[in-house]
Amino acid sequence: MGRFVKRLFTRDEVKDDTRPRPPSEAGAPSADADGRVTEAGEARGVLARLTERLARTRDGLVGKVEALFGRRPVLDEEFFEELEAILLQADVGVKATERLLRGLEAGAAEVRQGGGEKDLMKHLKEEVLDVLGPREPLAKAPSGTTVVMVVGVNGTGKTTTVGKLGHRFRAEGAKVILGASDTFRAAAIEQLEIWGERAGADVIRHEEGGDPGAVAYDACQAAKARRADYVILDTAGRLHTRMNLMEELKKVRRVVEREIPGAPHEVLLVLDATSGQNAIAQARTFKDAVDVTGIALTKLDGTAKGGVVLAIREELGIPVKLVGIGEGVEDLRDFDPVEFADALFARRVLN
Ligand SMILES: Nc1nc2c(ncn2[C@@H]2O[C@H](COP(=O)(O)OP(=O)(O)OP(=O)(O)O)[C@@H](O)[C@H]2O)c(=O)[nH]1
Ligand SMILES: [Mg+2]
Repeated sequence: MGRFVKRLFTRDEVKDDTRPRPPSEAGAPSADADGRVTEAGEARGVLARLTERLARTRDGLVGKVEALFGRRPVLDEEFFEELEAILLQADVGVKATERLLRGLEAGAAEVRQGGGEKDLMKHLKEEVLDVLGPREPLAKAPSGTTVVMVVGVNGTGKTTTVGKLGHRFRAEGAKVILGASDTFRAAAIEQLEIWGERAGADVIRHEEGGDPGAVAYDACQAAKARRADYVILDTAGRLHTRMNLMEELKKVRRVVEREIPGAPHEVLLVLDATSGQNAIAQARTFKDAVDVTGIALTKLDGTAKGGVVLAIREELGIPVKLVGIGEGVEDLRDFDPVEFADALFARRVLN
């Protein structure tokens, strides 16, 4: 990075970065005297789980930056060049990487004046938070049924996300209808029915190869008749017919718009975090076709490239609203940038 002027800064003492890490960073929630899990304890438990699940990204991103600083405590051109490579490798993307480097360069003076690693990491965390922006919760209809349409290419985790969301809304006491608008495979419909059973949500389905728009129509009718709080529509990632997937999704969207005022309240694009920059390209296509309102970023537990969350925010301007951190029913979280950054920059057992 030529524009990063070489300025020398040497610390008196180089910290040893080879210190042992705890085998697991997950902590159990605290309990009160009667053994009940306290609210604060539960919050810590939630963060601990996120911290544990983000371990690979933390090692691949924050861990590498720490190690780099251990090796090169001089914040010079080489330091920034290596830092750039680390960020790009973690799928932070060119634009967000540039923004982080620019921000860090501004904070580097402070670090050079003797702040050390702690200050560097603090600045990096602040820059990360700045890119991530504010927390954006899922939309909800002011009254009546909220319709959430879930879209994305095959295998990204759409059906799982529909199931987990249904489960969450049910746990909150809501009446939920799941619509099997992915009619591509019979197995896909069955998969949704299993989720529906588990969650206690009704499932509206047609046969394999049926019209996804007709399923959406029936799901909306059922929602009106049963006064459902939510309709969550699973959709296909591929089609039997020659019809273009985007055209098909637009059709589903039009049906929903016609049947329920203000719907769809949320068009959630499911992206697989392990697919890296490819996810960005997918997002552009879906954004243009169906007006995506939010992203559910799945499989963050299985990748060292969770930096893609920064790329998505910086390059697409679509908020990440949910993150998937595992296959379990509890493993879908509202995306909270502060919690995410805390988990990413966490170092030790949280207690
Ligand atoms: N580790 C992990 N696995 C996940 C997550 N979300 C989904 N999966 C898994 O990803 C696989 C695909 O998920 P599906 O929900 O079937 O994906 P889909 O987009 O509906 O796929 P198609 O119906 O084929 O288009 C399943 O094995 C899920 O258990 C996650 O957050 N973490
Ligand atoms: Mg599916």
